Amino acid sequence: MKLLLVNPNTSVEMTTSIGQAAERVAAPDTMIQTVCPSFGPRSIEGHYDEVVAAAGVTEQVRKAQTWGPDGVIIACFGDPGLDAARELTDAPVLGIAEAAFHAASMLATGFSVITTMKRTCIIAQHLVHRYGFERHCRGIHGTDIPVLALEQCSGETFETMIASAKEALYKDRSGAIVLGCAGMATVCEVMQDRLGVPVIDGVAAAVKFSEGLAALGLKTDKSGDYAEPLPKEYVNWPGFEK
Ligand code: 2AL
Repeated sequence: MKLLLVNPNTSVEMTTSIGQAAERVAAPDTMIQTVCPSFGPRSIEGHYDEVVAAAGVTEQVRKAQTWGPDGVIIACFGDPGLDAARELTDAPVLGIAEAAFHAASMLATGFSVITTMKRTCIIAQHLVHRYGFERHCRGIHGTDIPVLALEQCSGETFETMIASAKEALYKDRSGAIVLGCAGMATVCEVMQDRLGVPVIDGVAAAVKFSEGLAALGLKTDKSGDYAEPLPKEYVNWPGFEK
């Protein structure tokens, strides 16, 4: 089984650590190719960053069609470019927010999201609505930790996340924590040990869901809006013509 793991931001450090987090949970026969776009923001912390990063995701998904992954994972909590990526391949494409919400909803009646900058909370909120998890998600909490502070998560940053998660569990009356950034994957296990409730990293969840979908032989629907993009000219956008 071959999975393409796309980190939509261009931080090489974060791409490496996300890849390692994925490898830790992958089955022995799963090969994971972890990549990031050749252009775009080093971290994704707002709507503008997301739009540019989404184009980078499509670049990498198109590039991977030469070897044909059995599954594709978009490893940024805003799931940038998810629908576009589904047009580009028939392999299942999973976003980490989508995967984490599904996993959390199976483990607790309510979950809270702990994320990075407060301004990104609305992005997670939109995804909760988009995926229909309003009944399960009891709160989204911004910590104002910059994404790049997670490249080398300091003790202070970790304690900020723990404090935010504890407050969320209490105030939201929730029973699970969803990590709202791919850069948090490295601290998932230690957080779970400290908090005593399920802590869900969407990268790990997406790897296991992708393996499951691929093993079931399931593919993305190509009969409607997820069909290949229509062939046309793209002006000043190298390599994007179909
Ligand atoms: C993210 C993420 O997962 N990667 C990134 O650059 N930004 N998400 C977030 N909420 O900040």
